[in-house]
Amino acid sequence: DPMERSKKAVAEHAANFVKEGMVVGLGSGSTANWMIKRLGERVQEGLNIKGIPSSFKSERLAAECGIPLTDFSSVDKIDIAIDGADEVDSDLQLLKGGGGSLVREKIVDGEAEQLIIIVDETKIVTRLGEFPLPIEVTPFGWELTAENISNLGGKPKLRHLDGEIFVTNNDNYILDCKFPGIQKPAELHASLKLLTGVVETGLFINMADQIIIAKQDGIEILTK
Ligand code: DER
Repeated sequence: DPMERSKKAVAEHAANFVKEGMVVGLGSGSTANWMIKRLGERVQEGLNIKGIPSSFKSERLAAECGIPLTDFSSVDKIDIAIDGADEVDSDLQLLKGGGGSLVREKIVDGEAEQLIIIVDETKIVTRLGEFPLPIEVTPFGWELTAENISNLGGKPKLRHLDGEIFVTNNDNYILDCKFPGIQKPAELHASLKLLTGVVETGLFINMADQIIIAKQDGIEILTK
């Protein structure tokens, strides 16, 4: 299907930026999965890298693909991280978390010297917020956190999966919060982070270095 083809194209393009000996932050989501598979092929061809996965799902896929894995107890820097996004605005600000891995993604992506975001063109928006903002919260008192988020203008909905409350890799909950239109993502993120029950938000501010976009007629690269 054309959407998968375009995700695969940008993912493979980004995977080719990875160089011998690098520590690579492995993003999460369907686009990142293509990147992981391509990196696995390159490892089979002899590339020496170590991967730090940003979710259990990415960890499992990377292991299946034969990518050697490491963690923060063994490395103190990440050369490059490659990850997807749900929305990207013209200032390269990101809205992420659709896949529920936003906390580990933000830790891995934030540690990387270079963060490359891989998206199909449907993710490019003029203003963040069409997609409900995922916010990871502690299960304890989540109802109070939801109330506080409402007071900031959001409409929080507790994420469920197959009829059960969705639990993240960090044993937290996710509130998907529709905001009327996020004019100032940095300010909204800062206000949300002050709420005690909020662990992390899906607003990735001033983090992306490059956006690789799959377009009808090829690939476009935006640079900060
Ligand atoms: O959850 C996430 O942040 C993922 O990166 C997600 O936003 C992108 O997933 P996709 O590549 O499957 O659209």
